[in-house]
Amino acid sequence: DSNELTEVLNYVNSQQGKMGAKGKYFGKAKGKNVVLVSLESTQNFVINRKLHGQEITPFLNDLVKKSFYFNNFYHNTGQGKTSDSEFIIDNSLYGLPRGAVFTTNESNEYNATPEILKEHNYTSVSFHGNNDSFWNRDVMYKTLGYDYFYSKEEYKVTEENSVNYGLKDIPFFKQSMPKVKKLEKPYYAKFITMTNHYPYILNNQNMNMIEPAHTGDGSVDRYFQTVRYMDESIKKFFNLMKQQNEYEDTIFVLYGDHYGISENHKPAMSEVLDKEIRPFEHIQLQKVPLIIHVPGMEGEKMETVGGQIDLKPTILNLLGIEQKNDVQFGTDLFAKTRKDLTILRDGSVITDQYVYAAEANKCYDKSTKEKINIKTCIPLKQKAEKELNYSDKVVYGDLIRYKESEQKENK
Ligand code: GP9
Ligand code: MN
Repeated sequence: DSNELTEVLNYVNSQQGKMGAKGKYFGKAKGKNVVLVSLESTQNFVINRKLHGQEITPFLNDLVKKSFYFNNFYHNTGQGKTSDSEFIIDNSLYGLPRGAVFTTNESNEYNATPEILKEHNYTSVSFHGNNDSFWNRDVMYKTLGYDYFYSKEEYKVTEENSVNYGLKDIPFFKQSMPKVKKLEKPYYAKFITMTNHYPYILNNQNMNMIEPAHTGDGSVDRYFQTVRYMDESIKKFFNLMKQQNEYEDTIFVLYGDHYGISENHKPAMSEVLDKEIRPFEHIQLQKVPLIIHVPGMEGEKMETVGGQIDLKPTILNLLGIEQKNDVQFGTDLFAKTRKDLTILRDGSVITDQYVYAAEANKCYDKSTKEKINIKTCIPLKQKAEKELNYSDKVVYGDLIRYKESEQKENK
């Protein structure tokens, strides 16, 4: 009921420096278009890494130099995979402990970024080369306030230009451009890439821009090739945006949606990274890239520890949109007062000093990478349980509807 909502709001507000914390770039991108690019299964370890002496992500490596590049940024997703990342990013709420909130709670009341932006005359749209009903997107997007959804049906998809779930990334971006041109400005546009998806196949030798790895684990070996292909597609996308004069008035937020290489591939991964994969390294592998590119602003490497949960307040603050009393568990990543901390869906916690690996129930000191007494991590473990539980209460209890009614009464 509404008392439960009050309790959650009290918690969120009590988080020191959290609610309403403003970073130094508040309003820097006021009125600009926002382009989100979901990098399918892209983990942070591929950035600035070489394989056989060759860059895996040459375009992104170049882009990070001209962007805010967060290299301690984590996905917070669970079983809902891509759809969880979308939910978390638009709502600053966590996904669920099991299942996908996109399919189980699609008729809840939310206060998602597209809904908020509507009040500021933004058009919100999602582009994706798979069927519109996958992950229940066609339904959930309406709930979240998206005005348009361009899915497989709106693209020219042939056997030649598709693989796995649908359209390959290069034709995807290319065919999206005429649709972008037609959008009313400003827009909040999400592009969900797909080619770098398990089992990491390209179906065309000509598309192999890098040799596979040679671990003998096919998924891991091919992963580098599909990542390399995705990188190329983003390079082409940026070129098109520039050519079509969409670039200057737009900020770009590129993020990895979730891990690509699961725990079942530890031996191959330990070969690639040249180290043993203990729970500590497993948690580090949950890092995904976050690249915020604002044309005209200089690049900066950000050591801030954060996660997808922080993107909603970060984006809204860049746009100069203040959120008061919103139920959000994240904080503007640029806010000085925010704590360096993120919580993974399994209850793991990462701070600037410690890693709590929930599944293994182990505590690590980040500076030494060594296991330390679990007692040090107990407060982190408890915080994670509390916060995830509050978020779940909001979703299971559809608590935001009480906020809506409260707002209406106040009007
Ligand atoms: C499917 C694409 C991949 O449309 O988003 O979904 P995933 O399996 O990564 O959740
Ligand atoms: Mn995905």
